[in-house]
Amino acid sequence: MNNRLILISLTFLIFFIDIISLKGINIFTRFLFSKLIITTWDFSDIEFRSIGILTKTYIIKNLKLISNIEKPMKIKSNKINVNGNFYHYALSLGGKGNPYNRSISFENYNTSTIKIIARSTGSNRNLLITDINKNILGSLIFTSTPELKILIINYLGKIFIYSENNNIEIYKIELEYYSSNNSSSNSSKDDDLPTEEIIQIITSNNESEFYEAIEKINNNGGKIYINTPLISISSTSTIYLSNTKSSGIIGVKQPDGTYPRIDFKNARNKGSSERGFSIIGANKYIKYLIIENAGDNGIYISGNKNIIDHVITRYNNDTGIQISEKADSNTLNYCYSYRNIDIKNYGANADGFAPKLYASNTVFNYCFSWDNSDDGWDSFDKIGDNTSSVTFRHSACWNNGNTNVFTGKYDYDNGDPLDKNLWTIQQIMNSDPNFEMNYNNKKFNISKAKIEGENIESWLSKAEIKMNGNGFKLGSNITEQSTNIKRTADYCVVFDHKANGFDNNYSENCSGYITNCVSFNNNINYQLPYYFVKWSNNWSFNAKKSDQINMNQTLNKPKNVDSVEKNFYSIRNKIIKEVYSNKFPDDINFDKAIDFLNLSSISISNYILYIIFLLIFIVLIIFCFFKKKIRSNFGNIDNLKENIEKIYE
Ligand SMILES: [Ca+2]
Ligand SMILES: [Ca+2]
Ligand SMILES: [Ca+2]
Repeated sequence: MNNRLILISLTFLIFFIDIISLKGINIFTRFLFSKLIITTWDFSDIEFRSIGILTKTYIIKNLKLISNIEKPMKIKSNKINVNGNFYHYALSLGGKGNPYNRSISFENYNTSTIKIIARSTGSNRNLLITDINKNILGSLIFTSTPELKILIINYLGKIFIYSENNNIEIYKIELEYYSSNNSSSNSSKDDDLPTEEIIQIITSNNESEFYEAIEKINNNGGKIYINTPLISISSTSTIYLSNTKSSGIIGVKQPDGTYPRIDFKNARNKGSSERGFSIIGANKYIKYLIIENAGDNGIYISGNKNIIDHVITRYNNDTGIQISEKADSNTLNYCYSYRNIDIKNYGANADGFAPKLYASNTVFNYCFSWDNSDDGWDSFDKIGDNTSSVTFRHSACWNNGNTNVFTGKYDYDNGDPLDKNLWTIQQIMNSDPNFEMNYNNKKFNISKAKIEGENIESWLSKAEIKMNGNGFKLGSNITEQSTNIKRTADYCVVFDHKANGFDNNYSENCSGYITNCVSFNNNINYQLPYYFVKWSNNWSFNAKKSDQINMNQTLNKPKNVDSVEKNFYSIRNKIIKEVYSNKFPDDINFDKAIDFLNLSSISISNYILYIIFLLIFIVLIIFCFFKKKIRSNFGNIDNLKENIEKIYE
């Protein structure tokens, strides 16, 4: 009897934890599990102290000690005591440094805490922490008494530490940062490679220098930094990144906070219909760059294990970033793709992102797609293709496939300035010299305009049909109808599409892993008759037509639809504002807004339910213990009775 009660209690407990963990608690724990990473470089360690004088550059435990024979640094024996701890060796910088000499360097991951034990060998001296361009990220003053000093640095990329003027001795450096528990920590994977050499730093708008640098990394690997606001490309040939050596291109943040643009407009105006970049190799990366006006895709990937990180693709003449032709295991982090249109096809093909026509294991983290002529994302397959696993995390898309974007009507209605970066607008302005003036005088008139030499009415009527306008288009009827084909979306948002938010496009019976997603203001929010392995906390509201999902899936609807919508739009506006000013809106995303929805969905009736379960559980436990006690007491009484009976016998 007792065992059975305990069993019942445990069942209640498990059930109770289960319903709580479904909602609410898991949202809190998500914040708790980011891991603190600590890296320590102590110059008393044998690896360092065995070097002695540094007449060349060394990389030890991912710390780069940058030195040469003319201006060497040295590891010097000197015993000091800081806060009760003894240190026996120091890196003696030897004098004034810079990112190329008498400095140390390591990869910094967003927000980190740097602790340095050091001292000046003379008067008070400044230790600088900078990026590759000597932009100062922080500085610490050291006196002749050795001290521990702490600094918080907010920078993603290589940082350099060196003395502003004379010698400083560094005894120990500690780097602390939180790696997030989700896959966004992938974003700096390749930076872990310590052997990566800087092949070239481009500091001016010099196309041929850029092409030469690309050739070098294609031959030997290594990285190119672009530290200039703009490189204009007029060559009509695609820039290929080939071979399997680790190599890549990294844009450097400019003093005004913007990132470099690679602009293919001159090539396109010469009639080029070539892609901007084509990654046919493996282990490549493109980071912190804006890629615009290419005659076809901004970036095309057919290789494996490449990383596109912090990249904006816009105004290209086809999909911003396309991944095809048996591409495998490519990852995109913090990519923003907008206003791409394939003008000759009436916008039929240009999506924000397209892992389509055979692309396996593509992962998108914090990627955003809007105002593209066709779809936000597209995983379309033709005969023979098989786009297997596609994963979207923390990504969002809105307003794709809207013809009004490309005539200027959309911006006009929103009270925004004319977007003269759009090729369609440039053509409208050429065909009607008064168009811009009218626009600025609050008169929208395109009746005289032409696109691709065609009367605008005629062009638009075709475009209206050709532009599909789906958010996440997850396949086609050719996509293999198998549970091996996976579509994962977690913390994704999709809104304002004339077609569907999540659209399986007839790719029935793939495996769906759809969690924490929000779809609103689309024609159909969820057109997803999939086999669902995972389905929870998904939201749907304000669609024109009802959702089409499997019978046993449920969708939530917020009570205060208007304020929820307003919140999502204000986040959208913040992302757009940053990206339009050539910056990366790193911390702006929909995560908190989704968490808020999920938390709010724990209704009062659910709370009451939890409390009832908890009370039943407690009562059962108490009952179990007391029952045992009562029983043993009754046992004693029985004995007593027996004894008394014995006496009277
Ligand atoms: Ca194309
Ligand atoms: Ca299409
Ligand atoms: Ca498409």
